[in-house]
Amino acid sequence: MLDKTIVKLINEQINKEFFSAYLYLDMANFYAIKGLIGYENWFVIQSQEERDHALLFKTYLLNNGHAVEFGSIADPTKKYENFKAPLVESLKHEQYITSSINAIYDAAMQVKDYRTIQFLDWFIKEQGEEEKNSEDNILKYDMYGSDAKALYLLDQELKARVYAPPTLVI
Ligand code: OFO
Repeated sequence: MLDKTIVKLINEQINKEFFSAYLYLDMANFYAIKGLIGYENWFVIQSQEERDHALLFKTYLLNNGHAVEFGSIADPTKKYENFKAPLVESLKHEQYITSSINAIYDAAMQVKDYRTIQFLDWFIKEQGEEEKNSEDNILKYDMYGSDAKALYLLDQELKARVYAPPTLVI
């Protein structure tokens, strides 16, 4: 059994991961309607990864004999003024998720919950990669986004992203 604070934080994290999936699908829709199907693809896959993260946290609670509590998922709809805005928003969101996972890590350290610390290690690394990906998206957009032909090629590059299941197996 896990400490009740850890269980509460992980239940909240499940909701945050599902919200992330919802948020990224909304961003994908924004690009789809503008015809940028590479960006759409990139965010659809990002959404699938976030759903996977939610399911990993869910399985972790169940494997440790704890009930899973799903809360309602907030409306992710935002008005984006330009193509760069969702990229900036997604970086901010990843930084927020990183701090949320760090807070669970801190709580697990306080109660010497080594099992949860080990489980969270994968997420700590994953967040590092996701922040880097979001920063790269902004950098590339800043470099090429104002030129229509370059933006087309960038969109093609993002269209090539394929879904890969998480490397964490629990
Ligand atoms: Fe769930 O990986 Fe980022 O947010």
